[in-house]
Amino acid sequence: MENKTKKILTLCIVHNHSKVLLGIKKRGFGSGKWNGFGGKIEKGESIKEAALRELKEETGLVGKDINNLGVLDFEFLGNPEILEVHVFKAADLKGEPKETEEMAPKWFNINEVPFDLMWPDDKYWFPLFLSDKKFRGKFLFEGQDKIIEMDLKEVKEI
Ligand code: 6OG
Repeated sequence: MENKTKKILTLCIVHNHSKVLLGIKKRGFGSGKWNGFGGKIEKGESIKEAALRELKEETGLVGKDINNLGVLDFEFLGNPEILEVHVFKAADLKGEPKETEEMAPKWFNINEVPFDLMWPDDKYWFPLFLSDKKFRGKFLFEGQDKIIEMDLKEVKEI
């Protein structure tokens, strides 16, 4: 049997009415892509605490009632690691985001989300995210641009 290790990551997207805040990643995994804000869990942190810390580190914004809407598993062919990404929504968060070493933030109208410049899974789960539906998904990638298997469903509880 293949031995897969799981790595837990957070992803937080600010959604204010008709706009979402995304950042273009300036370095590391996923650089050059627009995405929400997030990263790894530190020792002693809950997943939600990590999501709030990463949001603050990458935008300067302090979230309060962030809501865990989704969990997505990502596998990459030939890589034994599974990324388990916990997706959060920060709704109606005021304040101007600042650019950091890692991300350059920008507000997008929800009709103009730049899916062609994002991870290819995003176009599938974003509609659920925008309508506050909860979801679970699994995506198998070949490289970083091609999804070869996927399973995404709306769930009642995360
Ligand atoms: P650091 O390595 O910078 O955290 N992430 C993904 N986000 C989307 N939308 N799709 C994917 O498909 C992703 N894989 C990883 C999780 C990486 C950040 O990138 C997110 C983290 O927020 C494969 O610590």
